[in-house]
Amino acid sequence: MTKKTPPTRGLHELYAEDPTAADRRLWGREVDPLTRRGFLQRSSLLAMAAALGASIPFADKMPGGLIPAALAQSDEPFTLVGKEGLTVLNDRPINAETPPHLLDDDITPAKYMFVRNNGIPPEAQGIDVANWTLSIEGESCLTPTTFTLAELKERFTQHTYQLQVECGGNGRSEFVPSASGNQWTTGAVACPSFTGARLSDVLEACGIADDAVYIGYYGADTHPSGAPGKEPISRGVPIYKAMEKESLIAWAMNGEDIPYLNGYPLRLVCGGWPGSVSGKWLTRILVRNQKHDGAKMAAPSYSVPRYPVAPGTEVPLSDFETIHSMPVKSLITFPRSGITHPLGESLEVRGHAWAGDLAVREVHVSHDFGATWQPAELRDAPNRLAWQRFTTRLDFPEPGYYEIWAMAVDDEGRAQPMVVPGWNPKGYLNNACHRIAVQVV
Ligand SMILES: Nc1nc2c(c(=O)[nH]1)N[C@H]1C(S)=C(S)[C@@H](COP(=O)(O)O)O[C@H]1N2
Ligand SMILES: [Mo]
Repeated sequence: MTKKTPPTRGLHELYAEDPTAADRRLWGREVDPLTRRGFLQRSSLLAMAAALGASIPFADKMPGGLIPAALAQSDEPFTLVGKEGLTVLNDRPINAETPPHLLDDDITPAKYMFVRNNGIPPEAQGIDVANWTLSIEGESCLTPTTFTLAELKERFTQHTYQLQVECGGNGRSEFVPSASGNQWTTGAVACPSFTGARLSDVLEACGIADDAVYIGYYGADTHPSGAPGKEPISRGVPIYKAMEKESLIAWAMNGEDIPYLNGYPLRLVCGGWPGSVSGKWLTRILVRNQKHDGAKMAAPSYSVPRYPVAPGTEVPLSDFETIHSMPVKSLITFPRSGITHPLGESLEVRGHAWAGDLAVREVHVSHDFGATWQPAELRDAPNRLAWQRFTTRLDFPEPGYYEIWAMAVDDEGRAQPMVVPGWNPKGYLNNACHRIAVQVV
């Protein structure tokens, strides 16, 4: 039996009274009550509360799948804890990206670093820094050891590097047919400065067996399903990447505690590779005598076909390979897309360029859809695996609509494609040129 509902009635009241009618009004169809109840799982509520920095008194009345307005619109009074101006793509788990113009700083401020969660972060209040430990273990670790955070800080030399972290799926939203997963546009990248111990120093202190080939991390976050003992993600890197001097076990970002949503109080950072290898809320590292086999190590996660495939192709899992270094890419961070600019004045254009494990050799900028390009000034990176600043000035011949495109070239001569590159089933590695709109009047 359906009740007649006055149109002025708020959804909250309607839900309390007749959830089915409320669902019909909101979604235009019946919603399986199980789906709605599914939203009320403890894990979701914890994630939501953490995201909003407040509890949700009417959580039991929220429709399943609803993204709270506080998160969907960044000008609302609530934001992600410690974040500002990010666009929320998903609330379960929390995933949020940074608009390009907020990435203009040389060193990404903490509040502008994107958030990519595969699971539910450990409860903020439950993080006991004084008793936080990191265990180094695994079949190729000679002397398995557990360190407290204080011991790590005391025993090992501190190093600071600015490191670019980009999600393997950054740019996924442009693939056709679309790939499932967070629909990142351009904002799942950041380059803050990290301080910590070298992963190599810590591993060496625990003894690395001759047969070591890989490391794998574990963090304190939990699986979205709530299943106990099931990791949301446990990835790693080949031992050669782990032993690079820039690979850090970091306890600070930009000279302060790592933000809660970015892995407080301890995280791994292996710059230049898919962000997924940089484990957050780090508790354990295994030294492996085989490729690590933790959650999301197997294809198709963070993997692409070994050969080019036509869009939409179903690729056998045995034909995938794990992504290592990320491809060359750039982002225009000034001006903001959509500005109006006076004719006769030259326009400063700037941004960053990066190339995974490599350096960027050149950046070119176009204001005529790629017909001509002018070289930008390109700064050296402050250290290996940091992004590089590019700047240039553009003059416009007449009033009208322009697009500014930027194209970086790595030091092995590979350039960014102007269109979306090789489609792949999971939508990784889109390094197409970034473009912004400018209206000249
Ligand atoms: N423990 C843990 N570590 C993690 C993840 C996670 O969900 N849990 N996400 C990974 C992925 S896919 C990315 S892209 C980066 C993102 O780091 P950020 O959220 O600090 O920006 O963290 C990686 N480390
Ligand atoms: Mo990622």
